[in-house]
This record gives sequence, C-alpha cells and structure tokens, in this order.
Amino acid sequence: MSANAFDVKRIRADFPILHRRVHDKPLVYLDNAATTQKPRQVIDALVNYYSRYNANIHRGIHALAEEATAAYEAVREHTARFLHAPSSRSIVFTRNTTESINLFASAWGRAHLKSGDQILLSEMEHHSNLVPWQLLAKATGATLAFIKMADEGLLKLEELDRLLTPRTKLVAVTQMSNVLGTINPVQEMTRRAHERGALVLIDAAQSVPHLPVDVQQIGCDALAFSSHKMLGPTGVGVLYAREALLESMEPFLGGGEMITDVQLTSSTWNEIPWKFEAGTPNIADVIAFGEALTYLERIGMSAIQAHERELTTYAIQRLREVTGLTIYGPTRAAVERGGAVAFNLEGLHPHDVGTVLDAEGVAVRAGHHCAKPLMRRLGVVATVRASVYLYNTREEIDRLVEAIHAVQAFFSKPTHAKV
Ligand code: 7TS
Repeated sequence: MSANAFDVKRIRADFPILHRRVHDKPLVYLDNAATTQKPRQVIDALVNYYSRYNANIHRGIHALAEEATAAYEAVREHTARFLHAPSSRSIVFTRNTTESINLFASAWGRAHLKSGDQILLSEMEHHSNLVPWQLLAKATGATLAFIKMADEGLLKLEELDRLLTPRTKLVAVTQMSNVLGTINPVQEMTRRAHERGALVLIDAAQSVPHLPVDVQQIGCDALAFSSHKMLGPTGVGVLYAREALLESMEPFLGGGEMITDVQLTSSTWNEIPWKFEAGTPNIADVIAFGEALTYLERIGMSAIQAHERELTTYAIQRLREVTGLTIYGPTRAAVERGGAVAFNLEGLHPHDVGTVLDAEGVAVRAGHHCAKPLMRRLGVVATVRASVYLYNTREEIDRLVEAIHAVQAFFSKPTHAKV
C-alpha cells in the first residue's frame, strides 16, 4: 500500500477509545511509546475467544481445546512471518519485552557466561535492557560496558569497535530509543559484533511496532518486543531467537508444558519453543495479538513508518517554534528517526507540563521514561514526551502545540509565578 492510500480517518474509525472526551475535550492520545490503543478487531477477537472457544491448550482432546490450540499456534506462525524469521520454532511467547529480555539473560547467561566475560550495552537503554544484565553480571562475575552517545542522541559507532574485545559475549542494544526517537543502525552493529565473535540481542519494543523489521536481514541472534505497543493486548511479549541458540539455552521457568518427562528428582525438556513456555500461557491475548498483526499488515509497515515520519517532522518543526522549548534527540531532517519526541519547557517541571496538557485533553508521558542513566546523560531529571502512531494526525500535533502555549500562559500568571 502506498503512503497516498493511507487513510487516517478510516483508521481512527476502528479505535473506539479515540472518540472519547477527556476533561471535556476530544482526546489527543500521544503516549504511544508507553502503550497504544486497540482497534475493535483486537477487542472483538478477545470477546470472540471467551464467548466461543475458551479452553486450555496443548493438552485437551476436545473440540474447544483443539480450536484454541490451533489459534494460539497460528499466531506463532504469523509472528514468525511478520519478523521474516525462518521458523516459528524461533518464537517464544512471554508477558512483555521485559520478560523476553530476562528470559534470554537468565537462560542464555546461565548456559554460556562466565566470570570475566563482557556484555556491551548503550547509554540510551530502557531499564528493561539494563537491569537484567546487571543481575546477570552480579550472578556470573561478567562485566558491563556501555557505548556512549553524542549530544545529538546518536550512538558513537566507533565506540562499538573500541569496546568490542574477545571477552565480549553479547551486545544488547535498542533499535529505537523510547526517549530520543533515535534509530540505531542495528544491522551494521550486528555485523561488527559478529565479526568479533559476540552475539546480538535487539530491544525492539519501539521498532517492531513502527517500522518493517526483518530479523534475517538484521542478522541478530535475538530480538524482544511487546504486543501492547503495537495495537495488541497487554500481557503478551515475544522473544525471537535463532533456533540453535534456543536449543543451547537452559529453561527459564520450570513447570507444566515445558517438559517431556518428569521424574521425582529430574526432568527432560520439551522441544523449543515450548521448553520456554511453562504453565498455561496468555491464550486469549496471544490470539488477539494475531489480529493486531493482521491489522498492521493490512495498512503496511512501510506506510505506517512514512505516516509517522511525516507527522514527526511536522511536530519537530512546530515544537521548535515554541520559545523556551528544548527537544532531546535528533532533529536534523537528514537523520531518520522515530516518533517519540522528548522535550522540556524552560523553568517548568515536566510533571507540571504534563498535568496541564492533560487538562487540555492531550495525553503525553512526563518522567524519566524508565531510562534514568539516559536522563543523567542529558543532564535532566525528567522530560515530557509526545509519541505518535498510525492513528495520529497533524491536527493533533496542532492541538499539542496549542496546549503547550496554554501551559506557558498558565504558569506565567502572577499567581503561579515561579519562586
Ligand atoms: N524497551 C524499550 C525500548 C521500551 O520502550 C520499553 C517500554 C520496554 C523495553 C519495556 O516494555 P514492557 O512492555 O516490558 O514494559 N517503554 C515504555 C515507555 O517508554 N513508557 O512506558 C513504557
């Protein structure tokens, strides 16, 4: 589908929540990096599952269990196609990106990491791609190193070459920053890491929802993302990992479903990917996540990326016109970036800004965005962040800018003068 055929009005009609009012104003939802809204196709899939074929999977021999199992496993196939993964055996369902990264850190780390090994991260990681590695480093005696970023919010690639040593076992890096909108050149980074014998895990929580991602083209060994950031339900995450790698890893959680046989004192493991899905999974939400994939494919990931690119360019242009507003992250037209735009207003705390924007019906996030080391690197405690998705419009960017003017007017009144 070409960008011209992108019909945002028609898309918006599919999202019931976009038609509600907040504080008596039409909702402008610009907190998509936190979670996205759901189209009725996804909501209907949940209702349909619970109304028609709710059953536990992989174990029942009755019709409902067979239908539910087929629907759940079909979404695994669909997810593999969406990522251009060679096989659905590479797709593990988890609860979210956080659990996917923890699964990999724990299961791969226990099998492969020893004292003195190194894991390479970056300065712009979400806590989800920091804390699991800190825990692993503590447990194994491995060390962590960090690729630094230039002031514009782009990683210094020469740092990667300098930091990669024979001790580096893994590079774990985000494909798109949830704060700066920076898109990292993960394909090139993977190539360089592989040349030096390190594996690569990509935190794709902000990229898979917004641009075409092909795991074979990137060449990464593992990749993690969440359904709820791409029109699907909460409670579903994906870990993609190369089959051979999954085979080489220890289980993450023990229990039902992940075994072939259990003795009183020992067990043998199920085949991948089920070896990593202990207990009853989130059947309903995985099935509804399949509808989210179908929805995104129907619009087309390239068309979605083009729409967001246009909106983000417009947003940055409008925000730069606001006096006293600082944008964090790349703003040059030549730099391809994603649709998360972090900013601050001079003399105002981001929480105050967020609260007044909310009163104007504009939903943004204000805070550290689970990236405290990045906040320190930027020299701020927090920022406001607007983040767009396929259903946002230029008119909504105009509403954001008007609301920012309302914030400035509100706090410049003598009664609210800064002390
Ligand atoms: N990695 C990145 C880059 C993220 O943006 C997030 C969530 C996660 C990992 C964790 O995802 P989860 O589904 O496991 O929670 N980011 C945000 C955010 O920016 N605002 O709220 C959640």
